[in-house]
Amino acid sequence: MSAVPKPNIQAEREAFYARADTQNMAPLWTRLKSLVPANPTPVGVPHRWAYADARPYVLESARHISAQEAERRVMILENPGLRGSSQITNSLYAGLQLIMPGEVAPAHRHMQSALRFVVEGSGAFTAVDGEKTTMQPGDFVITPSWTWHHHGHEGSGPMVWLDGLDIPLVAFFNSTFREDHEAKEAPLTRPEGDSLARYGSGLLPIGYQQPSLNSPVFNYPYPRTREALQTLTRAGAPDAHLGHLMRYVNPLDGGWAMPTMATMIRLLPKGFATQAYRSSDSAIFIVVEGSGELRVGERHFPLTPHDVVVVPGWMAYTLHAQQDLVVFSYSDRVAQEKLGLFREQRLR
Ligand code: 1HN
Repeated sequence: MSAVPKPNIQAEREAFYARADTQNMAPLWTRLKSLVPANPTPVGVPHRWAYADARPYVLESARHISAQEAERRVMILENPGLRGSSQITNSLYAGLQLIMPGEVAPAHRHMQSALRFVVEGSGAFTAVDGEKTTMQPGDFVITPSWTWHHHGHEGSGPMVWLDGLDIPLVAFFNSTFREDHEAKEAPLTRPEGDSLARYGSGLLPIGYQQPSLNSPVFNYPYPRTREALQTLTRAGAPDAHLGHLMRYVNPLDGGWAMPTMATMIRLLPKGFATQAYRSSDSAIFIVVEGSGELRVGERHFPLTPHDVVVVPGWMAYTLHAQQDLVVFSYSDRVAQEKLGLFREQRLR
């Protein structure tokens, strides 16, 4: 083949591409830079769901369908840049789930992992893999992949929690399976509190070595978490970029609590503002207590309790605390770390 340029080179290239196309072949050189960008390209946009605006819709959903009929009565939080996808980020799902007194959300299992972060109400429980846990606001609860789970409500008043699932991640691999339990409620095989006593008390059963992708603790009660955060504030200044930031841990190996979703909680003392920070994982934040602001790009999102904010990966953000601010967050960071893909940058 001659490398001598010809005047009609572009036309000849186009003709070549058209012929190659008939063989399901395409030139890489026209696509390389978009296939392999220099930096993460934003997928989705930064957005805030004010709880005051979202809550009436969540509560109204109970007038339209029961938890039983819906299977899970959830209003999806869909990123405005990803409409129709049921995604809050490129890799993750979020929704606000409602259960009313006396209802049961029937038992099923699926490959997708789920986390719950409890928003309001009391008296509802989730049962996971044979153990029930009654949930309180601020509790972080794990439903590992392929474990039977159902929810019920033995108290009074509506109960709402944030669901985080790795649905888009599993869809990417198309490694998805689901199954409904024959009974509405899966059988309970351990007393309530068993996992927390065995694995979440700074103790482990002697000789216990069973490795697990998920933490064997499946409810991290908020009072303990809050106490830990408060105690940290006595020891010194918060990290300039992160505040007093802690990750939920698998006590068996010190790793993240879940295999695909990284979960963290932080406290920013009143008046504290972080310096700008960015990381390659898109993250979902929910305010637990206090007030402040999250700034990302041109957006300044006020933060009040139970507001949900999504920050796409590699967009720098800052957090400002007006009152002592507690924020829970989750992202696909743990999956990125395992694949050697995670990057972070502390900006000045
Ligand atoms: C699911 O099983 C739950 O168990 C919540 O509460 C949300 C979204 C899609 C598929 C399964 C739950 C879900 C879900």
